[in-house]
Amino acid sequence: MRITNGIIASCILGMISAADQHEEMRCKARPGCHLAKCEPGPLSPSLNVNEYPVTCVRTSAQDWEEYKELKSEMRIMRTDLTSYASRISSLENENKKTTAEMEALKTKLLKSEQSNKALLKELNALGIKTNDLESHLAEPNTALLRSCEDVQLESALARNDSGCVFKLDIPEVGITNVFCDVTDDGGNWTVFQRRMNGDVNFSRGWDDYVKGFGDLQGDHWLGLEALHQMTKTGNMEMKIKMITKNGVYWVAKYSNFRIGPGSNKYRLHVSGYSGNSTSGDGFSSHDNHQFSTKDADHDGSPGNCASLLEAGWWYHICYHSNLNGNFHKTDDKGVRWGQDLLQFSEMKLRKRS
Ligand SMILES: [Ca+2]
Repeated sequence: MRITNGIIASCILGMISAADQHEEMRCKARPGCHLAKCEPGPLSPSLNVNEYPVTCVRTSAQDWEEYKELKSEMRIMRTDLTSYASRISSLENENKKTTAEMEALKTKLLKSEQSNKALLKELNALGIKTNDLESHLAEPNTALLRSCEDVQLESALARNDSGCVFKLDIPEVGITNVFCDVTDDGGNWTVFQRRMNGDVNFSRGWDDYVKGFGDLQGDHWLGLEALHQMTKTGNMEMKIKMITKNGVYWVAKYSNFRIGPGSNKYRLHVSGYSGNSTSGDGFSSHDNHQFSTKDADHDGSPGNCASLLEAGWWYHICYHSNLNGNFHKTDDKGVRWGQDLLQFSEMKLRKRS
């Protein structure tokens, strides 16, 4: 839409100048030309009503019609704009409402988070208390004991599934797992040697015999240093349980049992035999002998008994009892009490009552 050849003049309402009158006359003199009514100029919206310019348009009849049509469209657009403004206002109100709701939710969420934190804190405190209680309840079983004599029968039976293995705090040795026999002959026994299935190799060097090896629930050797530390104060007795290859059950008990220090090669001091073996006392003959292993020969023979018989032991001359012998051998190298082969042996010590 355009205003063709239109002559636009600005004038003030009610103040048509002489020039305008002249222009009007000129306009009338031209055929097909009309003088538009003075209308507020849409292009000057910033002016107030008193300063409103008046646009006087002189157009052809066709332009005049187009001009009116344009004005009509502008009115519609104004109506639309009003509608849009109303809609925007409505949306703004909705937005404010939504924002307020979001703020309320945020506040609720914040409170909820604070509440959760408080609950977590309480839960942690409860967890700590529970752990303390569990530790306290477990204390009778897990507290460090000095010897198997400190093991209470009730607590030992209560943890029977662990096979009566306890952590002992052995002086100069430290924390050591030990199998405590809490039932045999009044209990209080510390088991320091067992042969029952041949799963553990006993043909080992000096260091292994000093530190100990094997499975506490099965074949094992507690260790020479632990033996020395546990018996050095004296007043200890020792018991050996045996089952021969023929299935005969024997017991040998010694009222005195002590192992010397490493500097004396863990020399054996044993006496006071009593027992039911038909072969008699098979161990006292080892009294006062140092311990030997295949790599540390302290025996009284020209050769190396430990190497020959595949086991560490308190040898003098090689051929006597050897409870550490080769479990799978049936000759001199086997597990022997005197000359009798054994299928089971267990050595244990406790304070003499
Ligand atoms: Ca020798």
